[in-house]
Amino acid sequence: MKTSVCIIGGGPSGLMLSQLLHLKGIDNIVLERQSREYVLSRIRAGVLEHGFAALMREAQCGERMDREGEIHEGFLIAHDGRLDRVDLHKYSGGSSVVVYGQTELTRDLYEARDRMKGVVIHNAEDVQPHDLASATPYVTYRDGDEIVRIDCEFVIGADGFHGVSRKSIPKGVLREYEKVYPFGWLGVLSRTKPVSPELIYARHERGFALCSMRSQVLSRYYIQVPLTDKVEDWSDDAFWAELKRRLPAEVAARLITGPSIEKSIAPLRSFVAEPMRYGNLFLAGDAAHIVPPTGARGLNSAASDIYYLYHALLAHYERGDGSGLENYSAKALARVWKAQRFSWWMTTMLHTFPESIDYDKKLQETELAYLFSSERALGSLAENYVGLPF
Ligand code: FAS
Ligand code: PHB
Repeated sequence: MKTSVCIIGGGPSGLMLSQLLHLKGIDNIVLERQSREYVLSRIRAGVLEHGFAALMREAQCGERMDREGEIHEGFLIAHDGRLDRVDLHKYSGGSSVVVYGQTELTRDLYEARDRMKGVVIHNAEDVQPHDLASATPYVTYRDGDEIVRIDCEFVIGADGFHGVSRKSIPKGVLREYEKVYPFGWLGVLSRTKPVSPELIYARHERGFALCSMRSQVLSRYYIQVPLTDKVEDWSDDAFWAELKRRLPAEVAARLITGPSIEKSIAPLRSFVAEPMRYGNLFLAGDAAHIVPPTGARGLNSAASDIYYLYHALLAHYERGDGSGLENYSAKALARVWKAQRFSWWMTTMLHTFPESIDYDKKLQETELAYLFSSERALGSLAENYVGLPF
């Protein structure tokens, strides 16, 4: 097989790029290791920056998001038994976020690929990029007993943290930066009315909690748990009881509980791989960087990678201008590191750390006190949360 751009990974990053390129007549193939059902079974991000939402509309996939997604102009922080609101609209100069699940937007992207007869190959096993430093890279994968070869001009590594792409960059070339947090998030999805019309991030001495949603009839809740916890350690009743302990009394009193339809523990880590390019391989999304979900930056950091890559490939194919590709890694990393900073700041401010001393706890309280005493501090939070400019 032959194509211009071979995209490894059929998650939001790979699918978004595939759709955008196809709309501009740039042929591409997506290789996805899992089945479509498996990809759509994963519950992940829930908050989209306005930049991501704009990209969905540019990819002609924004119609259901605009119909079913919710515009949120603020969120709440619960701390010391009180609830303070972060007015995103006011402090970001009029911007907002869209609450719309990653599962749904991935479904929208798949359906758009189908409508345009895009080539998305599922259950592609043993995907392996080759000759990345040459002008004629290619990718192989196994289809049953057959090894299939795809000749291409560019390979996009959109295969997530555990993918093959980043690992195909020679060790001496790649620099990796990692910070592993000593806790995880136990997440529950329940067919219940959300406890609050806006998200609630809660700092509590028992641990962090988050009240989120996917719609007005589908709630998403998280509590911080030790890394040693297993999902089977947590019954639904135990989860709801612990969540209530970490929320202000008036919020806990109106929490509607119900059976979990999904329950999982995600470890929290910060990770960046540099550079995000090697020869004709370009990394995008979780293949290159991971953030703790506290600042809702994970999926949104992938958006700017895809935006930069899309415009760089367009310039290359339409005008023979390779500058976007040359500058991609530096440009993407500049914004990636700002998302890393913001995610680290939100995580450090709101979680309990096993090794923290009383001084650290006072600093956390002071960080929150300063935040809600300063319009400039709220402006800094708001501009990061709605998404820094691409
Ligand atoms: P993805 O990991 O989504 O997609 C990569 C795709 O590549 C996958 O479908 C995988 O099957 C495929 N693949 C892997 N190896 C391959 C190979 N060798 N060959 C072919 N295909 C291969 N972000 C938030 O903003 N908020 C959240 O609450 C949040 N929660 C998360 C919870 C979990 C458990 C995880 C893992 C992530 C979470 N994230 C969250 C971050 C998440 O949303 C990512 O940022 C987002 O999935 C990034 O999308 P992709 O870059 O497409 O990577
Ligand atoms: C979610 O709804 O899954 C969600 C929302 C905001 C976050 C993290 C996760 O910061």
